[in-house]
Amino acid sequence: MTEVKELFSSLGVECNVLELDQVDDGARVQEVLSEITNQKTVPNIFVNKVHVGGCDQTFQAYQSGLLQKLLQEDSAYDYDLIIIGGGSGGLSCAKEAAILGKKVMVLDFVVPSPQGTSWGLGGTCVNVGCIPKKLMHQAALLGQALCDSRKFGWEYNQQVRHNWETMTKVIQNHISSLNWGYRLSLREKAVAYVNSYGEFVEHHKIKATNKKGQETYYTAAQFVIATGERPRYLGIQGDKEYCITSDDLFSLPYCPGKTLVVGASYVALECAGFLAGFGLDVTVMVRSILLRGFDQEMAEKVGSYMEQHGVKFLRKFIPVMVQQLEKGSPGKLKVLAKSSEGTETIEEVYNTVLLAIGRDSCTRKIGLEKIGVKINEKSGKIPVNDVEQTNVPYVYAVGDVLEDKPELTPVAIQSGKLLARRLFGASLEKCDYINVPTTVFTPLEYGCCGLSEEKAIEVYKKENLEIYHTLFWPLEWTVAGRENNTCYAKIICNKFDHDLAMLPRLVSNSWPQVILLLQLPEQLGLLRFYNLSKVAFRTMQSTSMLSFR
Ligand code: FAD
Ligand code: NA7
Repeated sequence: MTEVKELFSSLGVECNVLELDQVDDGARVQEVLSEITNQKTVPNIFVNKVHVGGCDQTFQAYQSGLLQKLLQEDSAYDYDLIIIGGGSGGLSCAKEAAILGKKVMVLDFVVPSPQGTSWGLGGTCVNVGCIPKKLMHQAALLGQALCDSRKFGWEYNQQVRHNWETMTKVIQNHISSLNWGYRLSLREKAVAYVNSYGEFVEHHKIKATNKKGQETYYTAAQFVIATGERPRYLGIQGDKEYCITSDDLFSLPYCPGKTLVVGASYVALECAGFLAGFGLDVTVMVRSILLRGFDQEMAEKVGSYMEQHGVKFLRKFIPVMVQQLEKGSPGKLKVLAKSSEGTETIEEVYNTVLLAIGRDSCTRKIGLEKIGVKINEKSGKIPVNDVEQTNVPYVYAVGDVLEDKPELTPVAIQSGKLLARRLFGASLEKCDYINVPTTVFTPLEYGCCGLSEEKAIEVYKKENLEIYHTLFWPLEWTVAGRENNTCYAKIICNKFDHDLAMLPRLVSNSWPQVILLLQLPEQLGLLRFYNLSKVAFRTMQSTSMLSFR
């Protein structure tokens, strides 16, 4: 055995060694090996899935040159797998493939935002998404907790104020430690990390361009596209020059001051919520509805709570021009907006304009046309089959670039991990994209799973639905003197599915503080439903016993 290991080592080949006396099912593996190879002894050598034999046969193959030929077939490419994009999906796929013994490379490159912001390894979630967003949301909740605390007996005299610079500094420090952790974990797993922009140049070949413009070419047997999305701009005068997006907000070196948030989906409302929580003057400019795609009754409850807590809403308006009045940190910007329904126009001055009007997939500048990978021309998204394979068989995609899949970090991580396992023979399990719970971290947090009421009506018809709902007052809100009848829970059920009477009792023990919506589609068993509700609300602190009407 030692001689064979030395032989491979002298050829510069890393072997995947399974010591049968050191694994639990070694005897069973031995049995199967002898069945398929007709060889009862060890070592039992395979090169690129081809059975070579024992020690003697391997040396004979080496002397005849056959071994080198078999090895060359593998080294026809530089890597087994190259992943373009080192975010949630790309990193999980890379690490899993490396654990399975594959030669893997990850390219991750951040094109600076128009304001010049860039960041380290880890993608959107870690640097400019979930992590800083949740930490800023937490900072805002602490402000609320401070207000509550006096009611609970805390006495303090100092004037309490929030310091933006201190908060961003500690959050950015935490992010840097995460960036470092990712680099380390790639190194530990022998994944090659290249901080370069990747684009296909021909089949099985990419060009990697680094910050200095140096180009290197790499080849691989298989590729995964995990390039994610970047914020969209309005395409009006002054947007790229003067406005910021979520890519800039979390590391903004100064307090944004009076802020206009353009857009009304979850990124917009979450940012508006925590900015207002710090005591800033915040206006949300809404083109049509709040939280498109979410249950509209819930969306309006989230919005009206924000409105009661100081966020202004400018409904049915869109910006048409942004002008700089004064430079500074922050400066002053004049925004001209027009009604999205009529001819009315308005003008207002803000310190900061934050655009949160959606995100575009990073798929149009990565050479997909050179190898024939199809994208949805309108959305830029990549259609894949149920094993995340594109129309080009050796090219796969995971995460936010996927067409019609939830854009969430746990989803990207799961699909990346399962893809690697399937690609390299460790499992056949596919990613389940249905009924993924999600939370909107607005001041009144909103967790949900399943269909919105509108969608449930469309799918099952109104007369087939039973809707349980309740308003409630979490215990910790009572002493604090916070509003009663504000928190709201709703369960939408298909009458033909299950014993509905059981549901309220089933979930009452793990109920969250916040508004929630759950739907019980046919395939969802009660147990799974219960687990999902726990997953969806694991981030929320309070509990309350509920009874439903
Ligand atoms: P990304 O994480 O975006 O990673 C893609 C990486 O590829 C990036 O580093 C990019 O720079 C790089 N790249 C792009 N092109 C190239 C190229 N050609 N060459 C090399 N590298 C390239 N999800 C949640 O689950 N919970 C939340 O609370 C949440 N909050 C969010 C808040 C905000 C403000 C935003 C914007 C998003 C939030 N998300 C949240 C969504 C989550 O961040 C994404 O779903 C997730 O990051 C997607 O992972 P991904 O791997 O597809 O892409
Ligand atoms: P979304 O979910 O795509 O929502 C975009 C929001 O911006 C939505 O409210 C839109 O209004 C609004 N919008 C879009 N274009 C404009 C223009 N031109 N003017 C004014 N308002 C506009 O984007 P998010 O950024 O919240 O989230 C995208 C993903 O990022 C999300 O899935 C996460 O993974 C992270 P509409 O309802 O269309 O009228």
